[in-house]
Amino acid sequence: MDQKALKHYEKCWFIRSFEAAIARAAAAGKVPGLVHLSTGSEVADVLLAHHLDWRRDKVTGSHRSHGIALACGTEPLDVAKEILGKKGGLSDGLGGTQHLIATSGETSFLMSNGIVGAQVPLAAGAALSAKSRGSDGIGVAVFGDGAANQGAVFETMNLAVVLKLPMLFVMYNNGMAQSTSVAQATESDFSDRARSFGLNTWKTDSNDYPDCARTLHQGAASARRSEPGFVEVKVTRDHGHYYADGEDFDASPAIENFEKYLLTQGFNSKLLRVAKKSGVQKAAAIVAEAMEAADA
Ligand SMILES: Cc1ncc(C[n+]2csc(CCOP(=O)(O)OP(=O)(O)O)c2C)c(N)n1
Ligand SMILES: [Mg+2]
Repeated sequence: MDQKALKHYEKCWFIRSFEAAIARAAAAGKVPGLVHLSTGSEVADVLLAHHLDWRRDKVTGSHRSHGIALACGTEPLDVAKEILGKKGGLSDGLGGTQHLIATSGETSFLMSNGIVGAQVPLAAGAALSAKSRGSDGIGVAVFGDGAANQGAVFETMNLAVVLKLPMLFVMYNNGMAQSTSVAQATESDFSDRARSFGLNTWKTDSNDYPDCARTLHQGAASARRSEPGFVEVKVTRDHGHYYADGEDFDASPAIENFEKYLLTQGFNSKLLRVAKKSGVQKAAAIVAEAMEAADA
């Protein structure tokens, strides 16, 4: 049995439960600003993080980055406190939910940014830094289908190829940019566009755990050879653009498919229940601790 897959399953539920607790905090008026939950990309977040090493790789993310920050190993209590806008958060609560900045700790997460697309050139900076220092690290930008139409993203694709940067572009396609669908906003194929800049390209679906794992591995390996890569990952947006109360956190298509896959790999449902419970309870306890500290 692939024990790391079970760990990934537990981590998916950890992230989802963390987001559910943050949603409860938001509903209680405890979170400054709008909270964009990362529910629906848990499998992608966990698999991307799996291919990275906090000592040398750096990831930048969008306004919707709680999941990738947690998956990359950022201290969850510090993330929760940051989202609540409190002292002890990643940047003592000054950044909040959309500006998670991890300058220390054992995490491959660097930062997130509320300006759509702005995190992409920043990952190129991380890639250039890694290349200049000869660290063998890569810079990874995680962005959405909406951000994919930003000029800064195209400029960065061009620059990454021209400078042969160890960089990976990971586009989470959840079909929507706020209230505009991909069909309304984009005529061409995202991969075709990236390929025209000279990037190696792949497409995968987070509903297919093994395919998603293989594809992200190929993308990261390409970046590490200084052949910039672009991976389009199909994910879902399980909740609204930003959180509004009264929503359900039990079901997620990608996690349900992951669960079915694990059942074909020799894991039984009891093992999965234990892993899920462990992830859910750990996250709930961490956010509760952050809430208590925030109230104090
Ligand atoms: C430069 C800029 N333009 C517009 C916005 C408002 N805005 C915030 S999120 C968002 C949609 C982004 O869609 P996508 O990149 O697909 O990410 P998703 O929300 O689907 O994860 C928009 C338009 C912004 N924050 N920054
Ligand atoms: Mg989107």
